[in-house]
Amino acid sequence: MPITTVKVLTDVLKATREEAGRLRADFAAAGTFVIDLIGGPGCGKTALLEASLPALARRFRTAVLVGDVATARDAERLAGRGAEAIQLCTEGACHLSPSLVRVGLAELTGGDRARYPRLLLVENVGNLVCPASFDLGEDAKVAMSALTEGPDKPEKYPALFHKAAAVVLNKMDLAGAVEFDRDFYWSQVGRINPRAARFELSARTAAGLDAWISWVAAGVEKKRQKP
Ligand SMILES: Nc1nc2c(ncn2[C@@H]2O[C@H](COP(=O)(O)OP(=O)(O)O)[C@@H](O)[C@H]2O)c(=O)[nH]1
Ligand SMILES: [Mg+2]
Repeated sequence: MPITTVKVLTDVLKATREEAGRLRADFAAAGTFVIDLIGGPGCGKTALLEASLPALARRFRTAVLVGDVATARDAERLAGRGAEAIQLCTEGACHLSPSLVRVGLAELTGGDRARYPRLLLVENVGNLVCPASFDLGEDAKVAMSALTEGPDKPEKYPALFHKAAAVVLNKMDLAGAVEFDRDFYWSQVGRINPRAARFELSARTAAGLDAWISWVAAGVEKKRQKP
């Protein structure tokens, strides 16, 4: 019966919200700053982490949870950059859930709060829709686009851009080859979420990377100072 279906769905989402709340409390107690990096497949999420990890992991104990439907390729790419990287395979699901993040966290820390990293970077499954709806207990969702996707995505996927604390526009090195209306892109972001921090960068050439790394580092420092 339809009424039964609605009731079950409500209970499932409630359990998910509660798990996200427990994660948030654990991250707060440990002083772990958590980023949920969300963007379409191929926008360069793993490339951004590859480029950022050496500088961040030098400053802070850093770990990465990488979500994909299948394969451990992204975690393999991220290995050897100073941060432990754990692959989370959703086996069909189009987003990471708080319970899967809990599994990754247990693998990283054995449940011991003293072993929590100062910085936890979560690469969500490549998707501009579903990951926006799931709280993972993070401090900041980051919305990522690439020039190759076209400039019209913010207003097509407003929920993600609305929730994002920062918006990253990647593959700026391809600006000469790809017609991309940057003013149009950023004007949409401004309408949806004028307070979001904005970054234009190239994970390939590292142009613009310093500002992004400084923003992440500032988040870690701020979280550490909280009582
Ligand atoms: N030219 C260029 N290519 C990039 C850049 N960032 C990522 N790529 C390439 O885009 C493809 C997808 O990158 P990947 O990091 O796997 O994207 P993900 O699916 O979002 O994790 C790879 O071939 C990368 O080498 C960039 O800034 N410039
Ligand atoms: Mg990836």
